[in-house]
Amino acid sequence: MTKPEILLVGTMGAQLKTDLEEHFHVHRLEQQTDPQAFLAGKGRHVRAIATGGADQLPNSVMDALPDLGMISCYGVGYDGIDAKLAASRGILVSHTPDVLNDEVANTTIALLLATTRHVVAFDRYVREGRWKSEGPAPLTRGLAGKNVGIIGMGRIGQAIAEKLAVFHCEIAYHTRNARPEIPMRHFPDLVEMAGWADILIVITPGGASTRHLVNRAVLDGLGPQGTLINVARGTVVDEAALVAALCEGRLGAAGLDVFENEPEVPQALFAMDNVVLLPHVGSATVETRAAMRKLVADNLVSWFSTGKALTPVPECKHLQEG
Ligand code: A2R
Repeated sequence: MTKPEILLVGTMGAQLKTDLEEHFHVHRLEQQTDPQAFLAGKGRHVRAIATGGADQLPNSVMDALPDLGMISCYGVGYDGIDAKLAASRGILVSHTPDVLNDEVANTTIALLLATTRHVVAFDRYVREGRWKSEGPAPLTRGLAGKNVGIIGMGRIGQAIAEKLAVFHCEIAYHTRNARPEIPMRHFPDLVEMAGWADILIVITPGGASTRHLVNRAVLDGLGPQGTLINVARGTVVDEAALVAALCEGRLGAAGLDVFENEPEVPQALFAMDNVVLLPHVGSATVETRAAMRKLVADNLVSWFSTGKALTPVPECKHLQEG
């Protein structure tokens, strides 16, 4: 039996293609000598796309594939895919929720501790011989008794809150809708939560509805002793306002796994010892990425055999009801 044809679009590692080739005939758009000619010619045979959560899937690619029925996203965030447009065309979009909650929460805790305890700056202090020449490093501040505000209290936000519990912090959250079943203070107003918090952790989806949610007013609320941790999407934080707040000492510290224009990172941050920078590795362990690749493939296999995906995004759930 011939394998169905699918198209890989984006920057995902080679292993995803290898895994998908077990079930499908896989084309990689970026490997075509002339991607436009490929779309115009072989595009009519392509029935599904696999793409990365942090990649932007151009609508022109969707437009060029007349038989496209499914887009399987490698990642829980799918802000790079116009899911509403896809749904309006009857194209089902799936993503990879839950399998990465634990790892993203671990990355968040690692980044939080690295930032508040100056782990990276102190590593440099040792390597540069400054421990010997300048003596003991300065004291840092602990987490116990601190107020931590989590922006976004979904699957990952709750996993972060669970892990934070062992540090004896006071935890509250900001979302658009309060969750009465969650036994934590809910702040409907983000600026108010920023004023209350010593630490803010950002873990909402990206996209238009959260663009620059963390703006100058929020950063100023957090203040010169405050720490911002972003493990969501770079777009959720106004990066220019963040850099200005750090430069001017209006914000204490930042731990960032994501940026507005990846892999570009504002140069001004490189010289700051109160900033820890990661290259978008929230879910990037061997185990978690294997689980995500499996769910990308399982969603596609399920759709090809039953017309339904295992984990459709909310905008597309109605397409497979009934
Ligand atoms: O606002 P709500 O009640 O829909 O709560 C969701 C919250 N959220 C927002 N909070 C404030 N302002 C907004 N404009 C806004 N939009 C969404 O973010 C909910 O509490 C949370 C999202 O939770 P989940 O859908 O369960 O997402 P999950 O799996 O926790 O992943 C979050 C994001 C991904 O989209 C990736 O961008 C990143 O983490 O890795």
